[in-house]
Amino acid sequence: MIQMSLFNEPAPVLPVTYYPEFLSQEEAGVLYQHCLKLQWQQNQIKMVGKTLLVPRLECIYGDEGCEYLYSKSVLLKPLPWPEALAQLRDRITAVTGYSFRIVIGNQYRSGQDSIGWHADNESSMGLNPAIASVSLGAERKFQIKPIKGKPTDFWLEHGSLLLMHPGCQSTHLHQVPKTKKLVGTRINLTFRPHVGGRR
Ligand SMILES: O=C(O)CCC(=O)C(=O)O
Repeated sequence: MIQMSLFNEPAPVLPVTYYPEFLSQEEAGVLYQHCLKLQWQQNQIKMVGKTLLVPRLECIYGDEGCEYLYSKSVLLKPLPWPEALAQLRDRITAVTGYSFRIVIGNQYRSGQDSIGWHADNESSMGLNPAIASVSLGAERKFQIKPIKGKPTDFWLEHGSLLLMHPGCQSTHLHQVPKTKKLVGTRINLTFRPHVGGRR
């Protein structure tokens, strides 16, 4: 049976899989507290001739030398894997079958922190990367859309995993928009492959 949405349009088939209870509430709570103590920093990005603060905090951990440059402007240099993140990485690999060499953290301190429409298509991840995204803390709206299509909304819950399948970054864009609602801190961890660095 084809799933129908409002106005009898077929629901879009998206290149993602959502696992709402990937972590138990207790595991997610412990991990959230741990992640608050990671090495967060607010980076600067150059856009249309201006230097702006990235509207969220970021951190990166991973294999030695797996540096990550995005928007041709922000260079993230990984610190060694903390045990808790290495264990989470291996658990995601066991469930999805995909391997990861870096994790990039985003911390959204309030509804004013955000990430705009983009695709994660940096060449350092190789062709058609699978990206696994774990959410902790406050729920925020995550939107995904075909490059020229309408967005679908997900509410990414505490302890959930959203897997963006290979190919997703070539056909779709995603974002976490700002909100005027009062929302608490949210931490997002995106586990990614990398073709460089030391093996
Ligand atoms: O916070 C999220 O759920 C999305 C993060 C994201 O889009 C990214 O790191 O590229």
